[in-house]
Amino acid sequence: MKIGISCHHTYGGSGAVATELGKALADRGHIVHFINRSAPFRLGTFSKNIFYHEVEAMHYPVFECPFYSLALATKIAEVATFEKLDVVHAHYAIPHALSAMLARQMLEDSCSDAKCFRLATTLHGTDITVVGADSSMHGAVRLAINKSDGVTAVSEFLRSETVKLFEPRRDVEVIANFVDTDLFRRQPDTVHLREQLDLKGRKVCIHISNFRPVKRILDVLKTFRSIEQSVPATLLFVGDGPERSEAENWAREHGIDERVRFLGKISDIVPLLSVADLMLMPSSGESFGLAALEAMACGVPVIVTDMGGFPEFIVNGTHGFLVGLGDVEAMAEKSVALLTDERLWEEFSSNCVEQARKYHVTAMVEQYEAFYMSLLNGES
Ligand code: GMT
Repeated sequence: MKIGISCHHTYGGSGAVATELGKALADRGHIVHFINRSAPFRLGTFSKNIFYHEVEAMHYPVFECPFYSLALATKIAEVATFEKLDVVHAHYAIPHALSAMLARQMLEDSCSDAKCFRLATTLHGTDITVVGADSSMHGAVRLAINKSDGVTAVSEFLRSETVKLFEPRRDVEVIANFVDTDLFRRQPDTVHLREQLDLKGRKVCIHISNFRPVKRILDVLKTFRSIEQSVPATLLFVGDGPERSEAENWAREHGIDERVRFLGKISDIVPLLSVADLMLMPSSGESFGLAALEAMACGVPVIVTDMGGFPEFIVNGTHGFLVGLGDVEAMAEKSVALLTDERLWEEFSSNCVEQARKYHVTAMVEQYEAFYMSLLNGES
């Protein structure tokens, strides 16, 4: 198949999933065209089946800001025509699905088949729960869903939120997030990295995100402050975003900044996960929580909130612990229990690796292929 993919290039789960999916489809012989504002952060090096088309939005003094969505629509129409795309897969409803819908309208007159390409949309999370729930965007997201030929959501939780908020005209299929467990696995030789990060004799907690309010970064810090009262520990923050400065200030004000390392945006996170003993992810809402699955694949137990998509793949007391939103005390208590009991940690760690294997990329890519085929066969 010839597949166009449009996604957010920025540091975050939806771009990661879209890119890993594109790479996996390309490995299976499909031709994949990324149509984006910038190269997605996980795209990596050259592959003979992957092409990247950058969207350049026009700057003109009359416009206060460039119309990216329109430039994207024009580019999708252009790539679809010249590369004869079978499917355009929009990741995150806004603006990708709407731009693809517009692209199809641009091609209406020139296409023999009125539909030109099939439009697949994957809903990732805040496109529904935050952006879509906002009255200024609700109608636009609803249109994007209803005008797609097929829609997937990354968890049962997100599917049901979508149905509740939008009452879509079509079924929403669940295809979960996935991980390549051949790449995401605990690396045995971490001596050098542990030295560089000064981790000798310390337990390592990790948090990876785009530091948005939903991630509750202060809960991570408060939990860590409690943990380190019982266990010598270091907290690694990977990623960046709007809440980072406040978090850095908080760490300084509370005298824990020497044990809290802000490493910034790093795309190859496997080495860092390989030195980690625990992932802290106290989000107030997470449609799935890809970072937790990737941590589990590397044998890192997780402490997460008992909400959203987490309970669909994380079993309390088996892969880590699910705790109430904002319950920093419980998070710290469970963390200390795990970090101080080697046998329990080993058991959880191997449970995590086993669980992550059920979300192996191949299984999910096969589901996406079947989904595309159903659209091409007009079954949706
Ligand atoms: O919806 C978002 O916040 C953006 C998106 C991203 O790009 O980070 O994250 C969502 O998509 C991921 C991949 O499907 C999910 O694993 C994340 O749970 C989800 N984030 C939220 O729901 C907050």
